[in-house]
Amino acid sequence: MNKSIIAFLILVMFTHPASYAQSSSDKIPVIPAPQKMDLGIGYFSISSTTVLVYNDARVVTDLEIFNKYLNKNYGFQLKTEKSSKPKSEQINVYLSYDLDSERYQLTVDSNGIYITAGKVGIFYALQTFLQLIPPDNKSVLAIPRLRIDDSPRFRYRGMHLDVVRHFFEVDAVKRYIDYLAMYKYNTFHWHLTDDQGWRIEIKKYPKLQTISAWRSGTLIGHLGDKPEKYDMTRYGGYYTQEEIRDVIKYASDRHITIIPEIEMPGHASAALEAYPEFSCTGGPFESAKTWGVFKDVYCPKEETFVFLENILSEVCELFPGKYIHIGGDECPKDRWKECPHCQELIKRENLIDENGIQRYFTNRIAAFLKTKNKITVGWDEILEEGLDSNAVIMSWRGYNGGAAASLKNHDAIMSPYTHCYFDMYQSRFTGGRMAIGGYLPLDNVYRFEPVPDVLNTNQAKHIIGAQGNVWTEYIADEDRLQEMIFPRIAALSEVLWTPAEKKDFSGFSSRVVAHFKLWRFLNLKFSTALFDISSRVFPNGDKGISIELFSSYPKGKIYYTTNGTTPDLSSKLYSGKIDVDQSTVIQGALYEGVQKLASNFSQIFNMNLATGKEVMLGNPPHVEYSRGGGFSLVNGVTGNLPWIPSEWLGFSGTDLDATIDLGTTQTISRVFVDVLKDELGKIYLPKEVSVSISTDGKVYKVVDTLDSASINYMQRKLRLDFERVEARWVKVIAKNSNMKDWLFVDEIGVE
Ligand code: TNX
Repeated sequence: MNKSIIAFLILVMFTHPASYAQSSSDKIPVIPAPQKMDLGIGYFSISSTTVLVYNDARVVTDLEIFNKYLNKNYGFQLKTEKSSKPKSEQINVYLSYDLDSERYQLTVDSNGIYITAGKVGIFYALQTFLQLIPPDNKSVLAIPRLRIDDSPRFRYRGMHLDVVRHFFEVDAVKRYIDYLAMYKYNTFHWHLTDDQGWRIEIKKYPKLQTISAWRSGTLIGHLGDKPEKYDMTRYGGYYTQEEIRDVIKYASDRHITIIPEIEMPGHASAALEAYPEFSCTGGPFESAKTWGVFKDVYCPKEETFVFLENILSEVCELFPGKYIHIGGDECPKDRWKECPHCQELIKRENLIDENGIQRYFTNRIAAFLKTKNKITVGWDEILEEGLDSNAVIMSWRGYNGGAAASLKNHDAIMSPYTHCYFDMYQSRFTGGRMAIGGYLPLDNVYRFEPVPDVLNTNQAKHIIGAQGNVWTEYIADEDRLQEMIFPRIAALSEVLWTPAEKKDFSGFSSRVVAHFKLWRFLNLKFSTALFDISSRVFPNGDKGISIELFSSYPKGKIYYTTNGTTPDLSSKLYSGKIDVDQSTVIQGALYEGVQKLASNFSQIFNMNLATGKEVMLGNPPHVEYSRGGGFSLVNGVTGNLPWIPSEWLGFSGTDLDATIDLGTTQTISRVFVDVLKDELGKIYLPKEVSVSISTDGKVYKVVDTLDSASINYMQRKLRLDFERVEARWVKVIAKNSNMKDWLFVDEIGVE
C-alpha cells in the first residue's frame, strides 16, 4: 500500500474531534472486547447504497463473506470498488503490511468508515463491524462512531468439536466454523476418530468407511444408568476427502486453521473393528455403542505403524496446517501387559514397562510426522513418560500438563476441563437434559487465566493459547450444540483475545446480553444460565440456618417467596441473608427493571434435628471435595444434578466418620444418609453404614447398621430406622466401597 495513503488513514484515525473518549465501552457490545476502543458521539449510517472501497485484491474474499452475511441477515449487500484512495461517506477497507497480520484499526466517524489492517486483521475488523450493526431488519443501519485499535493476546485461539460420538454434517460443521469466526478464533480442532466411529475417508483403507464409520446402536440415557439401554439404530457417517477439502477451504477463507485429530494408541475401537490385526489380541471388536475408555488399543507392531503412517500420510496431504493431533489420552495398558509382542518390545527397546510403550509410540509417530513437516499435538498424557520431539501439549486434565510442558520447552495449549469443557452443565437448572457431568458456568469460563501461575514470564511464552472442547456424547444435534457453546464461546474468546487487565465480568455480562439479542436475530440457540440465581447456606446458631441468594448478572435484582408461590415484582426484594428455621421452599426470580429474566430458582429445605448443628469429622474429606466442611452434611440442602463439589464431601482412601452434636438430648428413631452414585466419576455407594448414639459424648452404642445389600436396594437416600432412643450425639460411619474410589455424602438427617 502506498505510504501516503497509510499516512492519510492514520491521520483520519488519530486526529479526531475530542469527542472520542475512553468511555464506557460496554455500551458497544463488541466481544471479545477490543484492546483499545474510544467512543465518539453519534452515528454513521449505512444502507444498501454504501460502497465497500478496498485497495488490494487480497481482501476480496473477506468482503465477499461480509456481504454474504449482510445479504443473508439483512437482505442486502454492498457494492465493492477497488480504489487506491479511500472515499468519504463509504466503508474503506485497506490492507496494510505495516501492521501485524492479526491487527486492525477501525474508525467510524461522520465521514465514513475506515479500516486499516494486517492480512488477517481485515477479517477481524469486519467481524467487529458486524457486531456494531444493530440486529434489526432496518434498511438504514446506524453504526456508532468510534475508534478501535485491536489485536489478540494469544496466538492460538481454538475450539474443538467431537464429530464421532455424534456426527455433524458438513453444513453444520461450516456453521460451527462461522461461530468461531464471529468470535475471532483462529483454530478448529476437528476430533475425527474415536471408539464410536471413524469419520474421515482414507483411500487406502476403505473398510474405515464401510465398517468403522458405523456403530450398531447408541446408549440411551446417561452412562452409569441402570439398567443399561441401547437403541438398535445403525449410526454414523464420515466426510469424504472432497468434503474435507471443502471444509478446509471454508475455514481458511475465515482465517481458521483446522487441526485434525486421529486418535492413537487408545480410543481406537472403531478402527480395530475393521482392522483387528492391528490390536494385540486379534479381536473381534466392534465400534463402541457407549461412552468411556476401552481396553482394546493399537498394538505397537510394525504393521500397525505402517497402517497409521499410511493414514497420516493422507491426512497430512489433506490438511495444510502445521499441526496434526494424535490424541494420546486415556490409553489403558491392559492389553500390552499380556501381549508377548509388547513384552518383547519393552525388553528390546529398554522401555522398562508398558508406560514406556506409549512414549515409544508417540515418539515414533511424531518422528514420522516430522518427515512430513508437521508438528505433533497430543493430550497431556503424552508428556507423562517423556517426549523427545517438539510436540505441543494440550493440557486437559488441569493446569499441570501445560505447566510441565512449558518447563520442558514444549509449547502448550491450555484446555483444562475446569474451565474449557463446554460439554459440562452450565446451569443448575438442567431442564431434565443431560450433559457429561460437572458444572461450568459462564463466569468460570470468563475468569479462566490460561497461563499457569507457576510459570515466569519467559516460561509463559510456551503457553500459545487455549481451547474450548466440545465432546458430544450428550450433544446429539445442532440445537443442543449451539446451546452448549453459546454463550461460553463468547466468554472464552475474551480470555483469548482481550488483555487480562481489561477483563471485567460485569462489563462482559452486559455485552453478552446484547449478543443474546444478536443470537435471537441469527436464530441461534443459547443458554441464559447467566440469569440463574445461586445460593449459599450458613449455620445460624440455635436458629437453624440462613441462606444467601446471588446472581452473577450484576444488573439483576432478586425477588423471592417462601410460601410456594412463584415470585414476581410484588414479592419480597432480596436484600440480605434469609433465616430459615423450619422446612420451607424458597423460590426466586431475577429481574432487570421490570423485565423478568428468570424465575427458575427453587430451594427446598428439609429441616430435621441435625440441621445447622455442629458436626465433627473423624476423617478429613479430600481437599478438593471439602469446601463446605462438616456443615454441608447438615445444611438442609440435598445435592442435585449437576453435582457441585461444594455441596458434597468426598472421601477417597478414607471412610465418612461424622458425629453430630444435637445440642440437647433428644428422642430419635431415624437417621438418613444421602450419598451419590456416579460410575463415570468413580463414585460408589458405601459398603456399610452404621449409626451409634451417645448421651455423654464418650460412650457410644450402635443402634443400626446397613449392609451392602440393603444399601444397593435403597440407592441414594439411605435410611436407618431403629427403636426410639435418647441421644445427644449421633455418629454415622459410612465405609468406602474400596479405598481407591470415591464416597460422596451430602446430607445426614436425624429424626
Ligand atoms: C475425556 S478430554 C476425553 C474424551 C471424553 C471427555 C468427556 C480427553 C482428552 N478425553 O474422550 O469425551 O473426557 O468430557
